[in-house]
Amino acid sequence: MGNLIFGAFATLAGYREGSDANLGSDLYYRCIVVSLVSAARQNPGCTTALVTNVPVPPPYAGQLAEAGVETWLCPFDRYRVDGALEWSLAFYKLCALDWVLEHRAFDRALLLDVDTFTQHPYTDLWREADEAVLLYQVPHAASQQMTAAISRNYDALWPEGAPHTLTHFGGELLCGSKPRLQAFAGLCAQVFARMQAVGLTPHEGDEAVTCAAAYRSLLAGQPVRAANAYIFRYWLGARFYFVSTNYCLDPVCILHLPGQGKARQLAVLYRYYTRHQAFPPLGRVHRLCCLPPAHPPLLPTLRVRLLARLSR
Ligand SMILES: [Mn+2]
Repeated sequence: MGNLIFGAFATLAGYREGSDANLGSDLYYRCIVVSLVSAARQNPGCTTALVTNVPVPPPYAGQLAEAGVETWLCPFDRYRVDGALEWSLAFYKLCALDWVLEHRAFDRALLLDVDTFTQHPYTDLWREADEAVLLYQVPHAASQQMTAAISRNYDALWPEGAPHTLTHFGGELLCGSKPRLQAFAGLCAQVFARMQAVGLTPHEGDEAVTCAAAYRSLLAGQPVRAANAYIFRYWLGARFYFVSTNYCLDPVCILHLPGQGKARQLAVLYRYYTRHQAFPPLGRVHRLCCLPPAHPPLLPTLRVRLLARLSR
């Protein structure tokens, strides 16, 4: 059997991904190639696959196949919400998770966002996958807008005990052993069924389902852990530049580059890969991502040392 790494990608007329009704499939397919080929290269013993509802067009299909990434067709027939809802396409991840659990044999699996770059093997992640379901814990305080909305959604589903305060887990990574993922997928189905029963249409995408499932999993004594030692969400925008030196110190194995990263960093990495059949050295990847140097700035540091001496 062994370990499975998979990404999920759906296209469906009228459905959307975030604020963009249609970002253009080429942009997504370039990200898919970078994400899954970099994951496959760093984890040669694992099965790596794209789960999708449409055949992959050229040249991307050939690029995935050459790198040993499989393509599995799975219809978007579960977790369908109103297409006009933000993140209506993101719910396909949960549909793909059900599909691999029902149709593929594996010991452990990792569902990964396709706007990522893998820089190191997942060895330690698989080790933890036997102990708990792993999700990326978004560093949002309880009152952060989206986090608060996720808690309010849960209140609408399970009014007894409201108000609840849930932990915000992101949708970029879901990892666990097969039995743990089966239990977790069962909780997701339960949450989604209740959403439909009460007519709740969440604006927070699949995270509304996974956060509620994670909360119920913990209530049931089934552990959920933060995957933050393995993945980090680097926001590289001019107005929201949220980064860390954990790309090289206690390094994460997966760089998540959402937002403009898809059209910028991941597009550049794709072009480099198609020209060289390899990704650039990590130093170049980090510079491309505009990550800060992993040492404190010299002059401010000297100034603080001087101030400390004068304060004695
Ligand atoms: Mn993402």
